[in-house]
Amino acid sequence: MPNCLTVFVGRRILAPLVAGFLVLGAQAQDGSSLIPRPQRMTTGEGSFSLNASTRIVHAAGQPAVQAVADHLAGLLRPSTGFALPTGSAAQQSGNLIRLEIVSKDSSLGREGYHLSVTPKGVTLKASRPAGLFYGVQTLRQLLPAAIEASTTQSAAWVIPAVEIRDRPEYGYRGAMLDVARHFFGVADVKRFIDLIAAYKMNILHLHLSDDQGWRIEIKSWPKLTEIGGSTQVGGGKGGFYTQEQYKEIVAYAAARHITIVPEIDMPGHTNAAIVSYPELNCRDTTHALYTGTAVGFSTFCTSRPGTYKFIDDVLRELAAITPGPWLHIGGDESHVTPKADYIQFMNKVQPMVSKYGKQVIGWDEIAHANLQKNTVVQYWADAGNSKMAVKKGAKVIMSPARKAYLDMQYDSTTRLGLHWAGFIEVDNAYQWDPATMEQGIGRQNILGVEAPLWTETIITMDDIEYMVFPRLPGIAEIGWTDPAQRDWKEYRVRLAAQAARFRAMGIDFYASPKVDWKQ
Ligand code: IFG
Repeated sequence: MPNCLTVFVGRRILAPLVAGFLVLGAQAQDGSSLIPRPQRMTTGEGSFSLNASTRIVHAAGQPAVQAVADHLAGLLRPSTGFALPTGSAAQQSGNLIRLEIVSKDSSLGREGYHLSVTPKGVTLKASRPAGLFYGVQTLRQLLPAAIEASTTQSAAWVIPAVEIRDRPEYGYRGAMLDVARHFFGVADVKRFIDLIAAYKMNILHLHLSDDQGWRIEIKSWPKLTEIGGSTQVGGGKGGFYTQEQYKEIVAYAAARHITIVPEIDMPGHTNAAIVSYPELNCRDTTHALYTGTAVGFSTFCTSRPGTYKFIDDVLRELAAITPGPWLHIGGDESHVTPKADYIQFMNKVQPMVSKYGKQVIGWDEIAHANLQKNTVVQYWADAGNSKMAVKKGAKVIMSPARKAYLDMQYDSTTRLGLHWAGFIEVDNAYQWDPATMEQGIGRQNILGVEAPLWTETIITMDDIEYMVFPRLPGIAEIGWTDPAQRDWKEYRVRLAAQAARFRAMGIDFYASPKVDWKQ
């Protein structure tokens, strides 16, 4: 198939324009640099060109499909300058991108899609709107990188003819943002959502409370944010989300088919709550706000009934503004909670989450408690805990610190991050298989993967982008792509081709020496 470069030059466009066009990093698009790698792709003859008459059409009376059409138009309009009207497919002819729900095609599952691009048009089919959304992320990457620009570009908006049938390996593909150590406002969280959605992730876990900060308004306990939200690591002013702002984040995520998983970490990592309400610790001593980075020194008083009243109020209010199925109750590093008390605490708190219609996620230490039947364990450091959880019938989310912790330095020279779990270069972050990295967990017990970004050393959105890119696309591929189709030597070439997209999206990524980045 002649790639768009041949087609482009074949039209004898002026050399400077071609040169200019190439400098824009719009290297020939042939679908070979897609991340996550699709399950099945064949290239066709020719290509499809977006132009001023292109319309995005779908069947009438499908608001969720209309929303995907509007999302696609929103992605393409700024850089092309085309109107790209969306609407029901009354007229069947013209330069069309067609979105279709084909509920009978069960081979695609809940998130799969079938994308067909020919010179005559683009057709994207899925059994559910989420599949259409993920097909749109693929379509986006089949266009030149300049499509990601926020201002109008002069380019040939050519999509190579391809047939792609694709569906994810895992249903839980996520990232975590720690907004407790350093607070990040709504705009930064929305940006983070945009970035993970582009790589087909469907979970954002928000670490909302810790020793250094409480970040979500709880109306029945206002001092949690008045006091507990007033600072952060390093002593800055901290911050918090009002419930209205949290709902705004939830809605923004949902429009990108991302579920928010809120975490209230307990019984450890609770200094901010205890400073706000001293009765939450056994000695009633007033603690000071903490702006350091130590862990494991705080605990709720697990013997006091008032502690459970507090937790019940918090979980009730959080569940009421969280449409997703999970509430994360933390459970990590409770080093000053006696083990028997910890177990009793977790045995009391899990039913509260269920009472409000939600399922529990906890860090892997929670495996020591009696796990409720749908409690999920998040593996981060102790494989033994995760195996214990599996033996108790729990499912596991794989977040191995030595592979998936995005706050780990790339190497000893990285200006941000920690290295207690080791240095994690971009190849190391890619070369692991959740199903086989620890014996005794088993593919059938794994819900999926999640890459946490802890923010002890992360202060700005640029810092976030520097640590998250280029490792996050690899984690997204581990969550999406068949492991038999994954190989570092092949992947690193696709990753290199993403650089032009990172630049067009304004991502301040770390140009790892492990990759021959394309200009
Ligand atoms: N472990 C702590 C985090 C954070 C992290 C930094 C977990 C579950 C080290 N707990 O990871 O709070 O401090 O890398």
